[in-house]
Amino acid sequence: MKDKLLIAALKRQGTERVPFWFMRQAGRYLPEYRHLRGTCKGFLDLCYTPDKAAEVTLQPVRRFGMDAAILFSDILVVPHALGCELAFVEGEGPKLKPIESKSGLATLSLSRVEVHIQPVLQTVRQAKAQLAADKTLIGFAGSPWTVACYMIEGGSSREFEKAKRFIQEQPGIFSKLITLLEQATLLYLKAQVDAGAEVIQLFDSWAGLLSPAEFSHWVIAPTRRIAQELKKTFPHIPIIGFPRLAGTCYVEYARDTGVDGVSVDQTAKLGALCGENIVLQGNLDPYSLAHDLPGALAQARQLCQQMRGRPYIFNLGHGMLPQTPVEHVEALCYMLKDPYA
Ligand code: 1CP
Repeated sequence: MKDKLLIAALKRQGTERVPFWFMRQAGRYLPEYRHLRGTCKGFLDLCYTPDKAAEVTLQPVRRFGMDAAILFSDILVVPHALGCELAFVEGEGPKLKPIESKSGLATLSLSRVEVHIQPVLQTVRQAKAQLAADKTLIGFAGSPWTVACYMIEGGSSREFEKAKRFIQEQPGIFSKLITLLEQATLLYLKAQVDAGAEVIQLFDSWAGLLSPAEFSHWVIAPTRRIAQELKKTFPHIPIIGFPRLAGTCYVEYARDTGVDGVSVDQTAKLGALCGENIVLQGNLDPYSLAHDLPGALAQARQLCQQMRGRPYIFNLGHGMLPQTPVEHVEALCYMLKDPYA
């Protein structure tokens, strides 16, 4: 049987058309998402209710026909499963009980993870059962550095200064936290694949905050260990890494982590990366899709032309913005079905 488009691109096989999906393709820009979200007590309630989370996973694919659905969940499910208190406050984003020292680390445990993630695995099974046979189901997790950022900071931040300081001031504890996150992430991802995920994406949204030496240590090395271990059990499952804002470190990341594909943000020059024998994903500016449809369509066409004949997956440089008009997404998807017309 021929591989589905997304998987074929990740295996560097030629594809008759560029496969496409969008980070945060499920979410607040979709009226059907807002409707379903309104029936839940909160965002976490939605993540842990398989019927609803599976429905939200499928909504964008049904409407626009992307080549993949991504599991509807959140990267902060892993710290939650480790025992970290977590809440999503309306209009403010995630709030976690911050890890500040050795005693904070001691409150976390791998022993609860397996039971905690069961609803998410049920979502994977249900979404897979309902997804069309020619579409791919993507499972995901946050990478240890990015998840640690939220755990140390206690929520979102522009610069994650507390996390950066933690590396310097408590290197031993920080290293133990990263190791624990590697173990939990691996367990979580293996379970997602067992439940039916066909591709895995690792989100390292805050990779760009690190110096090159820190990037090597806290982005590349943990990603390599997770990818190696996952591939020992599931050699055929492709992995996409997204070290957002990695700049000149993207090439080293692709070479040294062993991931199959690299997702790049909108500040990267694809032209500078496409000679490097990397399967690339992404790059369209989500702001242009939200606010300048003609510009976004022109940029998207140009990306497809530039990457023609090379292994490439069309995506945004970061998540879809909540204010993106549905009509803009519709027009982009229509164009992507036949980008060389
Ligand atoms: O009320 C709502 O609807 C909350 C908005 C929302 C959504 C739709 C959050 C809160 N998370 C999600 C879903 C989500 N998160 C998905 C689902 C699948 C899809 O892509 O359609 C995925 C893959 C994520 C991953 C995620 N969560 C990341 C990595 C990707 C990225 O955007 O950089 C991060 C950093 C988070 C943390 C998070 N979740 C939500 C918020 C508000 C935040 C904080 C973001 C920040 O720090 O700016």
